[in-house]
Amino acid sequence: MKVRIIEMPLDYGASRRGADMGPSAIRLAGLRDKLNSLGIDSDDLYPPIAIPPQEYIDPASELPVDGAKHLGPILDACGELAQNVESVLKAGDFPLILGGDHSIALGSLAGAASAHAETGKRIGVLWVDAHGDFNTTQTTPSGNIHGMILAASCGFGIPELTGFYTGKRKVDPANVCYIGVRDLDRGERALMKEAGVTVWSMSDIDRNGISKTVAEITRHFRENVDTVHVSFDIDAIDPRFAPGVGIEVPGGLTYREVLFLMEEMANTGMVSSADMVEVNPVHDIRNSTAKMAVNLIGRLLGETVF
Ligand code: 6HN
Ligand code: MN
Ligand code: MN
Ligand code: MN
Repeated sequence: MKVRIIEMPLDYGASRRGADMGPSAIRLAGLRDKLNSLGIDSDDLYPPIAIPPQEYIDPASELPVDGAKHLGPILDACGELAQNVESVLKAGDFPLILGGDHSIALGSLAGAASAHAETGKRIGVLWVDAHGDFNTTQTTPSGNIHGMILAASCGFGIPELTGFYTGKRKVDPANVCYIGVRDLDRGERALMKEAGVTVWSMSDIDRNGISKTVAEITRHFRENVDTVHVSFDIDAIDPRFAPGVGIEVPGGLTYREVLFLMEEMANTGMVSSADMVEVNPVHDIRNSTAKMAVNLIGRLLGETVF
């Protein structure tokens, strides 16, 4: 297996600027060396997806389309990403997508859903995030697409997003598992309940500990799906540990908890693609958050301490 790194330098989906520098920060933090040290072939990198910086864009495209800001440039970039993810999976390789803000997961999930549909594999999604990313244009407080992308991938929202790339739903909400959630909007929360996604909240971890919580998640995947896409929003980690993020939400996962989560996901042998998103170097301290991202990717790809 080869890991194909796909860089998505995009920050159109968020309010805070700077997530477009995430791929560069993660590269600088030593991702290639990490993969090499694990004996993983990552030699032929896809070229970063060409995304015009916001400063170069016609201000007219700033206007929200049906309440979704920057819809056009996000759909363009995600279309290219979806094609790349689909072809990497069809070649039997592992797409590792570096964001960018979380709106890029629209492309990852579309490509993965399309590739797995052909082989009849049921896809599960692990959404590691402080947020639900389950708003629609009806419920969003911000108009930011990074807060809508999982709802859209589960079939909720405007047709431009829900029908993107495949013309149909990408993931069955019954196969979506969340961990780290602690900041949901009112309408978003109601829609998550209606959709039937499964949430392991921070309170579940307080009550049961990380070990039991992660065991429940991996069991859920083993019993219900054939393959898993891990979408890791770095803001799931407590901002004490990970300051370089788009939105800091106190009360998050510790660095140790997420390392363990990634190790246990690797142990399932079911993970076939992943996103690492929302690393924001503008707010980081000496690239420490990007370094955590590299170590988390290492664990997800099978690194062990001893
Ligand atoms: N993320 N719920 C808020 C919104 O604007 O919809 C925040 C979304 C954050 C999204 O961190 O990927
Ligand atoms: Mn703008
Ligand atoms: Mn997110
Ligand atoms: Mn988030």
